[in-house]
Amino acid sequence: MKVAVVGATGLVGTKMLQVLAERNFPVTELVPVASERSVGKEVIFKGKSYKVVSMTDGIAAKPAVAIFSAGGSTSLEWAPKFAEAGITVIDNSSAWRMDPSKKLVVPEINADALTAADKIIANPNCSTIQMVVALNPLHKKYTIKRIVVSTYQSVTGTGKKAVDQLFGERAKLEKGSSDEYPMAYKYPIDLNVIPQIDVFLDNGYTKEEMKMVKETCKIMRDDNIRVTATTVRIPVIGGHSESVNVEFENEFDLEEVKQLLGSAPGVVLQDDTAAQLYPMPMWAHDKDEVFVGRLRRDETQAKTLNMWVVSDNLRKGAATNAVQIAEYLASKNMLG
Ligand code: A2P
Ligand code: 11C
Repeated sequence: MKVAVVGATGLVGTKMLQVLAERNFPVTELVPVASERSVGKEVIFKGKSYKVVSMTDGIAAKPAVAIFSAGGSTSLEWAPKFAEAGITVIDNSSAWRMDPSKKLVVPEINADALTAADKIIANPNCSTIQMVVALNPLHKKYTIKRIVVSTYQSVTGTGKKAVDQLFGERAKLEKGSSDEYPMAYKYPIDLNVIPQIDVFLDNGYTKEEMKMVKETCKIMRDDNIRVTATTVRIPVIGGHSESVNVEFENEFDLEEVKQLLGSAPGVVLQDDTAAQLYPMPMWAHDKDEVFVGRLRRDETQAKTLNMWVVSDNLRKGAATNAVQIAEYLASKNMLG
């Protein structure tokens, strides 16, 4: 199958190439697409070199599927053009997520909603994906009423510029380096914590926080779930971490919660306080699963659980989830 990766030179695009290769997605020909700046550059896929092409040439190549990670405005402009040419778009930007005519998919949860008629499919935000993968098995059993989540997010969520800022600051501090580095954030990130991800909205929340609120209900197909979020950037690269406090409609048993999570698709339970075992970004880094631990009752409120959820935001939070959507479509003969 001919597969286009739009944004192939970016952090997520590069990870998509890696995940497509690792999972042996049946790519017969890769079509790497990026901005005009990168046309002609080479990317390597499964040991073979491919030249980056423009958006127009990407459409002309007629891939069966195009996985986009090139920003919201690029998707808004170009995804419909790919779709009109009969190419299925799986879009990692926020452009289409809340459009009622588009599906927002985490395959473990709602792939069954997909049909061959879906030509633009939205991939959720990374911090939402890892939370819902961990919560969906519990929602099915106990019905979630309310979620209070605080995130500790990796700089890789911002892109290459932020990784360069973090390491630039560190080199300056540790080696006295005078090399210039870009500022992806308004403030230093090394040795700091920034309680702002994306722009502020009129209600005082950030866009990232409101993505977690709205996307959760859409993916889990339940508008009664109430979510409140505080999203925070920390000087880490391996993945996003989340402290999740979840109140259920029904009583739960902690051992049963552990069993449910231990057998849930895409979830790995790391929960052994005696061994000081709990999820951490350094272990989640470059893994496809969502890691869950620190499971304990909220002793201040009935039917309420505290948990700690970690996942590599470039993997399950972006590239892996998108490739899993493509795998599902391919398995149902919905591509091409
Ligand atoms: P390019 O490398 O040519 O700028 P990241 O999020 O890591 O910064 O990556 C963004 C990706 O999206 C890159 O591959 C980038 O290509 C691509 N991109 C950005 N703007 C456009 C655009 N207008 N058209 C196509 N691709 C774009
Ligand atoms: C971050 N979650 O970590 C953001 C990045 O809507 O896909 C992903 C933004 C998005 O900064």
